[in-house]
Amino acid sequence: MTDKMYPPAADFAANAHADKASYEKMYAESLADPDAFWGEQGKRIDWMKPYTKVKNTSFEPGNIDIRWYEDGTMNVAANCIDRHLAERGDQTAIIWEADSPDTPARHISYKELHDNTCRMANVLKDLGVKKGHRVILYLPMIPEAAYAMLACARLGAVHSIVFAGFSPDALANRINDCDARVVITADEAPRGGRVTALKSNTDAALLHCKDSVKMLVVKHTGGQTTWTQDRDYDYNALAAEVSADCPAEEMNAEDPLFILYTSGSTGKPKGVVHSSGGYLVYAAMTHQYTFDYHDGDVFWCTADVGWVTGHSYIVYGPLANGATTLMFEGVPTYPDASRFWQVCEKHKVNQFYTAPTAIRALMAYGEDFVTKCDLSDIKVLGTVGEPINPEAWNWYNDVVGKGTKPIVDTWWQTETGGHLMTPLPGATATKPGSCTLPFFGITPVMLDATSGEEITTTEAEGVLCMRDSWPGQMRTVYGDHERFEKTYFSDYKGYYFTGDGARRDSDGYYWITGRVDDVINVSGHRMGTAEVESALVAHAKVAEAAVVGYPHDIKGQGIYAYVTLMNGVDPTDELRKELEKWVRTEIGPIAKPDLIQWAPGLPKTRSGKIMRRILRKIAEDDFGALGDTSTLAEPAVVDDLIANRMNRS
Ligand code: 6R9
Repeated sequence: MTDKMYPPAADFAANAHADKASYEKMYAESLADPDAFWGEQGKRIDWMKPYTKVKNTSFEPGNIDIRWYEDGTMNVAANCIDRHLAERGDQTAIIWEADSPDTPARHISYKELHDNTCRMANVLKDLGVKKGHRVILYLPMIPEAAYAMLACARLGAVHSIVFAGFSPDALANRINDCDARVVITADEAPRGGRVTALKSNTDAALLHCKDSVKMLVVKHTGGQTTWTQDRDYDYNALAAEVSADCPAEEMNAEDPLFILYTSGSTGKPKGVVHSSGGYLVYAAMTHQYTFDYHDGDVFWCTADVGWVTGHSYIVYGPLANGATTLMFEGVPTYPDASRFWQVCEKHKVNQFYTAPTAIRALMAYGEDFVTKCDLSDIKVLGTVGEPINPEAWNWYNDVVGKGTKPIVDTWWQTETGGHLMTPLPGATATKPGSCTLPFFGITPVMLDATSGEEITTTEAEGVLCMRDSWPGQMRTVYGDHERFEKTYFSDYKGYYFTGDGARRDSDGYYWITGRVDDVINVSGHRMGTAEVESALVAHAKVAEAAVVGYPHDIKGQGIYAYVTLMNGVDPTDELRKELEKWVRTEIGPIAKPDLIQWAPGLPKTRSGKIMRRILRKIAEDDFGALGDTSTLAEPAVVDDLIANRMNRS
């Protein structure tokens, strides 16, 4: 880690929404009087009935209760569309760039966004969708994904997006968990020149769901699909018949806007529930300040709408601010490693926001792919999803930014709704690898992992918690408030526990050291080890499995699986391939183990608990210091695992 500092350029700071002095002043105000601060910030969106209360939150054990603007009413879609129509009806709201560079880009104005969203809403209404109902979106990165999100918001229905890379089983679990009435999908999803058959995946998923679930299918590639009468509906045909007007429901600030399933350390993925009012205020404010967004800027976040980053920084934050947001269907390396930069040049992108894993992958192809493009319109570069190693940061800074563009390393989570710790480009001197300082209203604390005591010295290392709430915080786990409390508020009472470890340096800057729970971060995507394990043991030939992360050059972390086979089953390379394929179908390609080691036995305590600490060390090829192994039931299994480890350097 290097501690070289990169201060904001004076001319940038002079025109930015925040410079160092105003950041410090506003930050102090936000902590001194949250009601006054957020009361003022709440005005950045339009309310149907203004709120009189601002903050009403409790992290108290047994009473976890988070409310913001609780007596105000509003509508998210009206804020992202209707209120812009008078001033910027003809301005482009969404630029859509297809997977293939040969497909012409589309420019959707705010007026067109209004009409298309209303049509989608009217089609959903005709299918019986009402306020409070859940709708699943399983879509490619096409404008219809944004229409569908906003259409649900307009009706007060709660959307839950399932990433198009997830398998039919994963889709079915989510449909069932939230009891969705409708699944919106498309015929096919092209990505990197290949297509995923979304409609047929959805057909497979619905075999495991209630008969009453309906499917609304967007025609995208025109690929062939099979049709089930009275269950499947043709979006394009229906949209042509309905009105392009649909009133926006009056929603309470605390009504849920969406559910997004995310991996945890135990059990099945949790449905993270976000609110309408507080979430939108927070997404809009962070989008404006973190990226120093100004009117007229073209903003590009390369995430998929299937992840929270796509929710907050492709759709809700930018559109609430009346921005032009770019939506890209493809991948960074198709047709070649220049694609990101060609798209930046073509659409004159002003803020570019991507993941360290993409930067690392592109670094490997060399500088020419970047330098041949004109990136002079870029003003701010951002990263999200995982710690960025200084090498990648330096490449991003030197090669992409030519040393002149501020980099914002934004730390946040599905649960937080928006950025919690990030530099502000005109205010914060950056250090490669550090997410620097808290956003307004955010109160990070470092706790001692064992005692749970707050470490009050500036320099500290421990678990990262938040002392107080912010408007974008998740409100509950769908259908399981107890799990919400147990996951986030029970290990360290009185705090929100992030699941991350961190270090605070002598300047008070934060450095995320990674998850302290059994969650691994593969290419910026969260994967619960328990999920991969249960997929593996669901295979008839597998007796037991333990999954850990290990350092991976491109992905950040790779998935390392220790597998114990049923008695008499031969550990062959074919079986290894079969298991990889099995996990892909059970969960999705992102969960495929990178390494599978046959383990005759797993290291367990006498009470039968798998000692993951040891498995992690072996997977990291760092077994010199295994620590205390005296509680192992059978110490000899460790020697076997070391001798046969897969990740030798
Ligand atoms: C937005 C998002 C959250 C986890 C989080 C942390 C890791 C995200 C990071 C980062 C270091 C950053 N993470 N951003 N670690 N620096 N800038 O990624 O949400 O998918 O829920 O993942 O990702 O470990 O706890 P999500």
